[in-house]
Amino acid sequence: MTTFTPDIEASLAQQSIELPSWAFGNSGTRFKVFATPGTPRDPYEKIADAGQVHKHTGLAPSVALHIPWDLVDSFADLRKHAEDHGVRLGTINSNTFQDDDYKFGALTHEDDRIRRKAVDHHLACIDVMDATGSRDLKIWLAEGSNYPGQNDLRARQDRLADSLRTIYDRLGDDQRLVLEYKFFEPAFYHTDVPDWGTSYVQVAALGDKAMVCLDTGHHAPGTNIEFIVMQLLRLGKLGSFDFNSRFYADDDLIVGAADPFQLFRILDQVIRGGGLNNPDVAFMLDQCHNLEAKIPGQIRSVLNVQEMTARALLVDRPALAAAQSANDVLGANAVLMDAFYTDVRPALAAWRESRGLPADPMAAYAASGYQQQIEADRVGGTQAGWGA
Ligand code: AOS
Ligand code: ZN
Ligand code: ZN
Repeated sequence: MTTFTPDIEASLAQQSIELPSWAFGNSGTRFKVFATPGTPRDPYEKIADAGQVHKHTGLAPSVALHIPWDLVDSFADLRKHAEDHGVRLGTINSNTFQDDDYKFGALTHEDDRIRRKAVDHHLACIDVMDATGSRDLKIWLAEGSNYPGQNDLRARQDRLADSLRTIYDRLGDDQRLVLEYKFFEPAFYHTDVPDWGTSYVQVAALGDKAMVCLDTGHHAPGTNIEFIVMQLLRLGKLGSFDFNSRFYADDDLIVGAADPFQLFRILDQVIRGGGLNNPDVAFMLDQCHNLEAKIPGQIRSVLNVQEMTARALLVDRPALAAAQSANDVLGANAVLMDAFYTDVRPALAAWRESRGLPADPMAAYAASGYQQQIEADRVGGTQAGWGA
């Protein structure tokens, strides 16, 4: 059986993955949202469910919120509730994609009134961050156009820069802004932040507290995502990941389900670029569980990230460097593939047990009775919001 060196064990112990509150709510495709028994009825119940993921895996100590989906009367109280459930509140996500006013844009809108409204929403999100103790404001914009000629692309970039500047200037010393990009959807001709380059250009103009968020489902098929990871780490501008996996578009399936090898390659670049303890990078999930149960869906997700991390930690770096310097094409590739093909599951089970965690978190959750309890207790769970 593969065993881990103390260095690898120490790295694994540093890993933490943030869960999205919306993964615990019902979500769906544009065709149907199926109700799942036991779905949380409010943000308090979403956080209680997230606490279960952390309890069984030790991997997920924080939960991201989405505003206004997770609006509550008192964020100080929600923060206390999270702590009572063994987790803390993490990234605050703004939402300018569900209001009729934003039909033709929010931070890019031509009309000053609407643009101001969208900016004010972000300022209110920073107020929430002050109360929750969150570091990051994550901005994903559903803005763009459907037809060539519909909009002045350049003027929209200028207005975006101006809006982001106002938001950025409101950030506290320890707070950051992360700007997510996505190549299409809901707009189909142009998107105002379609790629890492545009996000980078916008955040670089703002300053050190602005970074790029990379959602693994937001690229054209065939894109070399690990190259982008490498480049953003190299530039010191990778602020966060939204992990998920996709077969076609922005599918938001369980990370590592569609392409475990791609996840391995991404984590390999994370390790090459400074490791899991890089304080600049927040590792988050952005997923929707439409068919599967949500808590085990999240448990499976964080375990997938951990499994590919362990494999990436097994890469024999000196051997890889030597093969690369010698232009040993197949030798270098073999070093990487040896690590990727290593079954680390038994070693991870042993490692978990050594830390007082269940060897098999999926089985431990299933045996805990929590699922049966929430299915009996909760009636009328709400939709998470729009998809992701
Ligand atoms: C949308 O495609 C993005 O991935 C965002 O991160 C979004 O805020 C989130 O998925 C919730 O819909
Ligand atoms: Zn995302
Ligand atoms: Zn997305």
